[in-house]
Amino acid sequence: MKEIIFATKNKGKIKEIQAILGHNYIVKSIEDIGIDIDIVEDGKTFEENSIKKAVEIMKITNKIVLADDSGLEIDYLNGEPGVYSARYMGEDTPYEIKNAKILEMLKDVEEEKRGARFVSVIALAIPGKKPITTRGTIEGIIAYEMKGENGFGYDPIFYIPELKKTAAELSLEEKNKISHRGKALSEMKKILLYRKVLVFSDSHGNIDNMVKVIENFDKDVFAIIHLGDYADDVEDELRNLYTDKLFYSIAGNNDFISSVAQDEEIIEINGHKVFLTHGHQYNVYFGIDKLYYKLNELGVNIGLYGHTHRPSAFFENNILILNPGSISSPRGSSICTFLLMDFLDEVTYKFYGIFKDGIKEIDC
Ligand code: ITT
Repeated sequence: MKEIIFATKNKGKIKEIQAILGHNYIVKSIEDIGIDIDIVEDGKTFEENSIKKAVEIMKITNKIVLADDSGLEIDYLNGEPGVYSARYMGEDTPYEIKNAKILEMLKDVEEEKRGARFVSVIALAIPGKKPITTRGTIEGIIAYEMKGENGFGYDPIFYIPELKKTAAELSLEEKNKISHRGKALSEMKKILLYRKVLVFSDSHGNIDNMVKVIENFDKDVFAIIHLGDYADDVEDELRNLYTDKLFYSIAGNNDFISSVAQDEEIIEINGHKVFLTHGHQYNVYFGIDKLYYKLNELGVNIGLYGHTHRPSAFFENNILILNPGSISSPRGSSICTFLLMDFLDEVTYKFYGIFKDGIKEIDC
């Protein structure tokens, strides 16, 4: 099983995180790996603090590191304690005292004004990459009394009206399903696990091949890119078939009446800026110089294009330019082709062809 470092000293958090990532990862706290440093949480937002925690530990370990910054925002206290939740009334003050004080401050406040939410921002730091964050929240109200023995921190005073329970009355499983941290971590899990992207081009109405390929890779793939000629097909049919995938499609030269796709787009996947174009705008039949200059000008390091119906790969000066070929009507061969890209550590890619006896990796 893969090991993942979570930059926290909070044992309550580690318990929750291990339960969520359990089947795929062994979660190690910074204590577990023998690091004893205090990271000063001086950011003004949960995002700033979580990135700081993850990046500092990533720099020491040179490994992938996750971190959470979380807190309780109480409307009546203008969002306090917020990012100061751990230090509120003093870091070492027991939570029975902190919670009792908050109940006292809100003693005569009516229910409508007792709104509050837990917020969690999870940051992922990968050596050499820009950090990524995900955010989750859960809405509730501040209870009139402390209740429950589970959880940690402010859980005994955070009442969830739909469940008629405080967060401290929920089991670990119940809390993880609905909590701020559970939500942010589920999003992060998708990035960690489903980081692969299928790239198609020039389907020209042939949905069957794309369906065959998507079914073949299924859970491994979190996004699908279609580089034009016929963008509408992708939008209409595939989106409805695979609601759990992200779709990006742009228009090709035959998509001039497309109602859905834009001509070109820069998207961001795991910190990488990727330029999507059909390519006819750059006369790619006669070489990719113009496209290469455009990518330089845009400051992106990956360019994906189609149009020629021929798979190709080019890498120079840190710019990667790929063409998946055509998924429906190849030129110069009888094999329909596509690309599978992996956006986690270094960006890697593989070309595949659809053969009579199945889908196989091909050289390009
Ligand atoms: P690390 O920085 O080492 O992760 P910490 O406890 O200092 O641990 P934060 O800076 O993120 O963590 O502060 C979060 C505080 O917000 C936490 O100590 C609790 O007081 C509160 N909090 C966050 N999530 C909570 C939850 O699920 N239940 C109860 N209180 C929570």
